[in-house]
Amino acid sequence: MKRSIPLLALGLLAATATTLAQENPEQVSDERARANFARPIELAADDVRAFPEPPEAFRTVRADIAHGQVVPFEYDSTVTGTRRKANVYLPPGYSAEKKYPVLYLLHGIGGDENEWLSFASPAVILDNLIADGKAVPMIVVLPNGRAMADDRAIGNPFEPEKAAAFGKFEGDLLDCLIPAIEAKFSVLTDRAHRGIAGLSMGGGQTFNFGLGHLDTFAWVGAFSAAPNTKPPALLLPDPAAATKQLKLLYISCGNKDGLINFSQAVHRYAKEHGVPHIWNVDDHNHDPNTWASNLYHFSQRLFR
Ligand code: FER
Repeated sequence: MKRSIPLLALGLLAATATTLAQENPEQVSDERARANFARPIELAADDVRAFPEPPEAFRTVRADIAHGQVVPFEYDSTVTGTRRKANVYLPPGYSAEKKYPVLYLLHGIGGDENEWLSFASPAVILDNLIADGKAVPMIVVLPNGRAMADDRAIGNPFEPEKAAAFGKFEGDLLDCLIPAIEAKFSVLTDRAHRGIAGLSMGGGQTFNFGLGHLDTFAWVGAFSAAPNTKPPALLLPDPAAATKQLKLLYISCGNKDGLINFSQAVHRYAKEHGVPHIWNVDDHNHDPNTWASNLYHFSQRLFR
């Protein structure tokens, strides 16, 4: 039982909120979340911007360009035993005659399939970039990443059962949602045309599921990743193999966000082990401005 010692050690580390380790869903609580957000922020010399803020109008609706469409989508989940909802962005001029790459874009702990749409205008950002030839026409799937029968974003989001449901989404995504999307829409189905990104809890899911399934995702973008992020050595156990498979690893966080420790840990490990990645530390806190801005930068580099 070679594995039992490291796993036990990880369990012990997770027992204190001040130690940096993956949060055990059973211990998630308001208090621990507050402690995590209050972690001291220590910036190293390389914790700086890779990109400037986007131009002011990057998320302003333009009347003079073609617009995509956000359509509701439903699928049956064998993980939750329910019919689940997602939103799907179809790029301008979406046509069954063409095949599109797909980005799975994940929300935070208090959100659902509407969260990105409610505060970061992903459809507007994509429409504008595609119109300017700065992003490839792509489909963006906005799922509900809380894989439980009652997946509504109501009540206290820091309940252990709800936090655990973000981990259970791995099976729902891989075994239920992706096949359902690929059956319904005109999409490219190889790993080189499938990306995963997300904010906060969705950033942790992105690290865990994206790096955990490089046979499924070649493009990985974690924004302001939360304490559900696995330790870097578990995310990238074989840095050389990951380097070969990754087309893009994009990591971002605001320099006023107490959760930055989690992103710093992955960045530093990736740097030390020679895994190429983009590390963008902007001036934001844990807020939609950094998520919209990083979606703008990340999506321009996708599927190229
Ligand atoms: C925590 C603090 C924050 C935590 C999750 C979060 C799993 C997630 C925040 C978000 O999604 O915005 O301790 O534990």
